[in-house]
Amino acid sequence: MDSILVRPHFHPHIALIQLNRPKELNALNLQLMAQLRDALRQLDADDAVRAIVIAGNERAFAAGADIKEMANKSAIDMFLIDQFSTWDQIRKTKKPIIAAVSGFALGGGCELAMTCDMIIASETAVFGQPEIKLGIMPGAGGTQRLTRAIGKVKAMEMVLTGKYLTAREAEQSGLVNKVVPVELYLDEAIQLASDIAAMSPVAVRLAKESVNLAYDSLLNEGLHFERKNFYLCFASQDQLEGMAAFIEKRQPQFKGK
Ligand code: CO8
Repeated sequence: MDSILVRPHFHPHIALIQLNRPKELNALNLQLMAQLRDALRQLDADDAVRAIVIAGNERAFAAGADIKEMANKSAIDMFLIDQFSTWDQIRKTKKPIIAAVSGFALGGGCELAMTCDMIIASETAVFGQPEIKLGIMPGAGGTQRLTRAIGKVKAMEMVLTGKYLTAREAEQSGLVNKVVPVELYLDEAIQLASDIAAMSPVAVRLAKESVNLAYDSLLNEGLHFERKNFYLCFASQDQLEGMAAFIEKRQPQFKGK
């Protein structure tokens, strides 16, 4: 069975990837992550797709890495499996990715949501890094991304105790963009993706790259990079179209060139 379901044209310009191991609460085994990497690579190359939504189901976005798959691995096994090269490739996706989170987003599931560019949560969502309870620690960016998202003291508490954040707490802490009733979380994520898809794909790509650099580097380097990409926007037809449309008081027609 496929560990993910991919609908490249779920909505105009929007692709939907659904994690599909419901019995295991979408535990992220190696097969699922490899399929996710391959799907994102394909969607990134599909000109009809401008934004991507990754969802689980109502009960779980993902309850973490697959504990059963990892339980008997040695440090050298884990090193040789090198699963994080898959995560690195996912991180290189150029199109914006929105996580639509309902239910559990734990361990690698929380890390996968944070690897996405934005998070829409249902009121039932819970976020946590409970690895400490398994005698391990987060490995797919949790210590870094959670700290940056919610600040040191709260991240420290979550990572060292395994305590969860409710959806509302996650929203107040700046981890998620918006919390909506459970029946609306996917629609809300699609709406956010559609808002982005209405913009110039060139400018969106350059802007995503620039925001990510702020995350990855010192401010001076980030500002320098942002400025270069800002200038590069002015090499696109979409910039001309976008500004002309504003001046002419009409909707822009962006072509991605
Ligand atoms: N791995 C494997 N199987 C899982 C996982 C998991 N992470 N989570 C749930 N399952 C399975 C259960 O074993 C159970 O299977 P079965 O029916 O065969 O017994 C089924 O899913 C349903 O789960 P529960 O019966 O436990 O459901 P509950 O509603 O009682 O509890 C919980 C839900 C609280 C989410 C509970 O399942 C739980 O605590 N799960 C584990 C959460 C966790 O510790 N996550 C962190 C894992 S470690 C990790 O993510 C490391 C990340 C760094 C590397 C990233 C690489 C991908």
